[in-house]
Amino acid sequence: MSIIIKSSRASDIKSSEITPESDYLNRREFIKKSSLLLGAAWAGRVAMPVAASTKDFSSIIKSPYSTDVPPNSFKEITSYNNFYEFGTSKKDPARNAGDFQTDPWSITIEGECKKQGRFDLDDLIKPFALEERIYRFRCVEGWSMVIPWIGFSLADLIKQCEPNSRAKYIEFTTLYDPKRMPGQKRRVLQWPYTEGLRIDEAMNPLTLMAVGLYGKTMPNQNGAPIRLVVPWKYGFKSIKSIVKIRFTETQPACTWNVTAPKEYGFYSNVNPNVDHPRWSQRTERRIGSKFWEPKQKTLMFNGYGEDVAYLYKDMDLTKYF
Ligand SMILES: Nc1nc2c(c(=O)[nH]1)N[C@H]1C(S)=C(S)[C@@H](COP(=O)(O)O)O[C@H]1N2
Ligand SMILES: [Mo]
Repeated sequence: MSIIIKSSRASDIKSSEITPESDYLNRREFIKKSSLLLGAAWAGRVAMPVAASTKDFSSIIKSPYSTDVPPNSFKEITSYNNFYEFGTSKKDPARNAGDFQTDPWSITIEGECKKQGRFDLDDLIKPFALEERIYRFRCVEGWSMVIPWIGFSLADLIKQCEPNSRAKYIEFTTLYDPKRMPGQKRRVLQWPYTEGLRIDEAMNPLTLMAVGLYGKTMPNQNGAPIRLVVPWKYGFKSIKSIVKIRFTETQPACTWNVTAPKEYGFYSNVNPNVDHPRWSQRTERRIGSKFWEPKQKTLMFNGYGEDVAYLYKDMDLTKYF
C-alpha cells in the first residue's frame, strides 16, 4: 500500500494516551474494518506527502499486515524486556533506561552501497511513510507478545541507500556508549550488539524499522529511537537503538550467534520443529496470560509463512536454524 493519507483520524493515535486501552482497541478494529473500503471511502480525501519522524505520528497508515490478535497492554510491552545494555533481567530496562538520551541521534550507512555517511535520524527517515503494524513477537526463551509498532518498511530505506550487486547481507549495530548504557560495563555480551539479515529477508515488506509503539515515540526500554522488527524471527534479531547499517558481501557476525553458535543460528526463524538445546519451541506463553490458561502452539515462521516461506524454499532449516 503506497498511498499516503493525511488523515483526520490521526487523532485516534494520540487519543491512546488519554482513552482507556479498550477504547483504543475498539476504535482500531473499526478503523481496520473501514480501511477495507479504503479505496472507495477515502478516495475523496486529500493525499499529501508525509514527513516520517521519530516524534510526530500525526499521519499514519493502518497497515494491512497487522494481525487481528489483540495486542498486549502498553504496561506489559514496556516492563518485560530484553535489552542487556540496561541489565540482564526483564525488569532492568524499564528501571535503568529512563534517562537514556536519544536526541540528537545519527545513523551511519556504509559498505556496499552508494549512499554513504552519517545522517541525522529524522532527516534520514523523512521520505518514508509511517504505518501502525500490529505484529506477533516471539522470543526464543518461549514467551510471546502482540505489539502495535509504528514504523516503516526497511525496504524503503534500503532502496534509498542504493546497494550494489555485492550487497548480499545487511548488518546492524547498536550504540556503544557504556556511560549511557551501563550494562555495557559488564562483559555479559560482546559489545556493541550486532545483528544481520540476508538482503532478500531485509527487503521483505514485513521487515520493519520501528520508531514507536501504541501511538507513542519508542520507549527507551524497547530500543529508542529506532529498532528493527522481523516478525517471523526470534526476538533477538530485532536489534535496538541502531547507530549503524552496513551492506556486506559476507554473512555478518551476530551477537548471539557468536556467543553461542549451537544455540542461536544466523537465520533464527521461528520454527516449532527445531528445538533450542535448552527450550522447546513447540509452544509459547503469551505475556499477560493467566497461569491457568494453556500455552499456545508456536506457528511456523511465527504465522507469517505465507509471506516469507519463499525465502527458504530450498534450505534445510534444521541445518540453517
Ligand atoms: N541492542 C540490543 N537489542 C536487542 C536485545 C539486546 O539485549 N540488546 N535483546 C533482543 C531480544 S533477545 C529480544 S526478545 C528483543 C526484546 O524486545 P522488547 O524488549 O521490545 O520486547 O530485543 C532484542 N534486541
Ligand atoms: Mo529474545
